[in-house]
Amino acid sequence: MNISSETLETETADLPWTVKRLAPALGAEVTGIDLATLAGDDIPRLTQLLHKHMVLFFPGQFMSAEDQIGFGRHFGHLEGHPNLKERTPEEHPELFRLAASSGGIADEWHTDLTFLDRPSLMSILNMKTCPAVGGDTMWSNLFAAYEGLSPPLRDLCDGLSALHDAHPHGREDRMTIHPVVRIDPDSGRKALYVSEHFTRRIVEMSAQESDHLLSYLTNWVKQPVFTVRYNWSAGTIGMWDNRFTQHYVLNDFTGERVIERVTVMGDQVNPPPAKYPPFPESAKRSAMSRHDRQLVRHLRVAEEDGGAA
Ligand SMILES: O=C(O)CCC(=O)C(=O)O
Ligand SMILES: [Fe+2]
Repeated sequence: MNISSETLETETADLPWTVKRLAPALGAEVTGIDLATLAGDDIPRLTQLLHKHMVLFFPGQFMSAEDQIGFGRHFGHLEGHPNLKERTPEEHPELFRLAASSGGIADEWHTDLTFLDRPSLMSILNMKTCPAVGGDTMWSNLFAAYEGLSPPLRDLCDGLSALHDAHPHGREDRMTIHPVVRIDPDSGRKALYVSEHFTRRIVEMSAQESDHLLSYLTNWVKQPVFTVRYNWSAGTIGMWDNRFTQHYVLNDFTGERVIERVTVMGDQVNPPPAKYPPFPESAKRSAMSRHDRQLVRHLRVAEEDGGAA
């Protein structure tokens, strides 16, 4: 179960901040830093730190929306939510605001926006209001999840791709296909890239086989040993690598909880492997094959567009 064997530690060497690891799988808390007044090579250092720990927390920042947006822009192009316009404040189109009082609780495991061809690279969350108890968020390390599979199951996953859609936003028509295994272009490490929230159907399997395998894999990534759980305070900034992690909010609280997120866009996923043809075999025959019909529709549109799905 190839999780880093380093013990929990405080990291100070070569860094002007204090970095405290929160779990063996992923996650670190950074103190002694003011995100609104960074200078010099702070941004490349933070990027490096994020690649190492996958999710970082910065308590006590109390950033304004302008500062949060300015901070996010250091890492790339920001975009508001493509589907949930009602959760985008008019004055700040780059922000995505989730308030529990209007049903905004992300309590299904997911990686943000994987129904897009180029899902987000990084998400930066500002905890505005949080309950005294509960409403923690968990993250899972998708490298560790892949590496924890047996070699034959890894081999199988390596050859597969999956259909993702925006069904949770009422937009099933917004869909794309990604590889089941995403590869980090820098390290070559592989990560399991399917989630219960957005992934519908393995392209190269029958609907029934896909249901079983997807259910297995999307439950596998939730294993506690792959995760970190963070207990928020208002004013904390959380920032995660949205390529190789999933996250989940515990819907166990009463009262208000409000977050504001900026999303760094533009990362290209490695192409799906062309190892097997699509297998939507029951599309014409079964009333239960909703995702088969959806897959056929998507493949047809992709072919008409002349591009790979
Ligand atoms: O509310 C949270 O802790 C996370 C919400 C979420 O899923 C997101 O901002 O992407
Ligand atoms: Fe999310």
